[in-house]
Amino acid sequence: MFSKLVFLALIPAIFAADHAVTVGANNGLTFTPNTITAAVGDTVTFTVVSRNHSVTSTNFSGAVCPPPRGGVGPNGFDSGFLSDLDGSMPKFVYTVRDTNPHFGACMQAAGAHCRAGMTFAINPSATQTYAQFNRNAAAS
Ligand SMILES: *[C@@H]1O[C@H](CO)[C@@H](O)[C@H](O)[C@H]1NC(C)=O
Ligand SMILES: *[C@@H]1O[C@H](CO)[C@@H](O)[C@H](O)[C@H]1NC(C)=O
Ligand SMILES: [Cu+2]
Repeated sequence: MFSKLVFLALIPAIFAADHAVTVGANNGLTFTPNTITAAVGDTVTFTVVSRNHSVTSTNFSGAVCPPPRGGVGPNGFDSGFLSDLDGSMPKFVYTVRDTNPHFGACMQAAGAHCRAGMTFAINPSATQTYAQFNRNAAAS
């Protein structure tokens, strides 16, 4: 029993984790969950389950919405537009390469989705929180 518990506790240290994020759940302009804590080597798998969205890195503040094509780096990301209009539930996988905060949003509709709160954070910090990023997005 004890050794089994020890083994289970060690699994995260041995194997990279995958973090699943649902894009557009219930036809909404959302990433669920909107905050991910991940280690270097972990993956984040985004699955688009409605409409036509993107998963694109952007700035924490300033010009947040829409995120630019190609995304904001270093170690940024841009899925391009992924449409579930045909029910195909397309996926985008991002591999985490550093533990810095990364902020992302959807670039659809010239930033309207982003300003409406279609935003997420990977490893936000005490000074760069998800809540503040989302306020910056709404105001951009
Ligand atoms: C998805 O949205 C983009 C940008 O608005 C558009 O160019 C593209 O045609 C859309 N894809 C589909 C399948 O509607
Ligand atoms: C993001 O912020 C950086 C650093 O302030 C700036 O150089 C860059 O132009 C910004 N990108 C966008 C798309 O606003
Ligand atoms: Cu969107």
